[in-house]
Amino acid sequence: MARMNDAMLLDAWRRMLLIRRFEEAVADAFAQGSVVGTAHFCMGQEASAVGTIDALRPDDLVTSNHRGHGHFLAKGADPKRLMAELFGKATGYAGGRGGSQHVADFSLGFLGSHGITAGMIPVATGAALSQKLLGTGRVVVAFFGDGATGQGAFHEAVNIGAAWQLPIVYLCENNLYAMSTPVAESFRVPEVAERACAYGIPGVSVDGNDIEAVHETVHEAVERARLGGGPTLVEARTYRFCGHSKSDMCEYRTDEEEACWLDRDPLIIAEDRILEREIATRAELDPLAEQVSAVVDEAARFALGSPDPDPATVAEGVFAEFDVT
Ligand SMILES: Cc1ncc(C[n+]2csc(CCOP(=O)(O)OP(=O)(O)O)c2C)c(N)n1
Ligand SMILES: [Mg+2]
Repeated sequence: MARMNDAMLLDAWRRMLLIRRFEEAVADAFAQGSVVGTAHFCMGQEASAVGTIDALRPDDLVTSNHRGHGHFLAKGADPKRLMAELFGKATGYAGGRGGSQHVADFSLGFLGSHGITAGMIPVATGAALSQKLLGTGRVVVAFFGDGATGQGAFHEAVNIGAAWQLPIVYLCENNLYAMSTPVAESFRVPEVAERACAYGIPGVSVDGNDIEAVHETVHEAVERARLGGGPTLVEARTYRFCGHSKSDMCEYRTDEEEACWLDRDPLIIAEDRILEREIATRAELDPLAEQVSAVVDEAARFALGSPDPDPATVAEGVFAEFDVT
């Protein structure tokens, strides 16, 4: 088992905080009208993003879903360019065309987030096939939610990944709901990891709010994949602190349930361990937190000050021919 050392835990806490502060700034920008449309916040799920990506090599590959800000920032996204994309600006990762759900940076090994539920799981599986055929030694992680496991694409991709023993980790962030539908009402087998036996691969369930537990579990799965042992289905049990998207008031959840999970905030869990183990003192953490806030403020300023996309470029990057006459 590979444990996070002190420096890794401290850095992971800092990057989880960056994700949290980034999304809080996006929420403010929505409130001020600087951002329109919608976004799906991952606040509460930061440990599964950072813990997973810290178990990878920098050249390993990742695919994401509609709740992907944390995955992308954890993989090294520039907060300025991601913020600009959310603001619909020309300096954004997709030139302002993709928005919250459609960003990618191949140079970082981030193959893309996507709005189609389960849509990237087959893409990740194809990328894993490429790595195997090319002998790159790279591993792919596919992030998706519990709801995505009800899609045919999930079943088909995991089955073929298992049959061909591809170097991939299927990482399900089970946050108990797909929009307003509870997992227990969607599946006779609500424990996603248990379904792994149907594909003949290992399935592991882990506390998704515990950064160290996520890291250890995913590290083992990544090493298995890298050594030719095939895929693992990892279920990170977690909770989103916000609604499904901007318009969701969470009326289907109880106050007790929300309070219970707020007590298990992944940032607080990590921070308590850092303080208990004397990795850093409160007086040392505070300036780090201020630095994170400064990075996010700078990203928001950059986004606000960036130009809108030039209307003359509207057809660029569009792969379908269209006739506007
Ligand atoms: C193919 C498809 N069907 C339905 C939707 C609408 N939709 C968007 S997110 C979502 C729920 C996804 O739930 P889950 O996979 O658990 O991820 P979470 O939102 O909980 O992170 C649905 C049904 C969609 N985007 N794509
Ligand atoms: Mg879900």
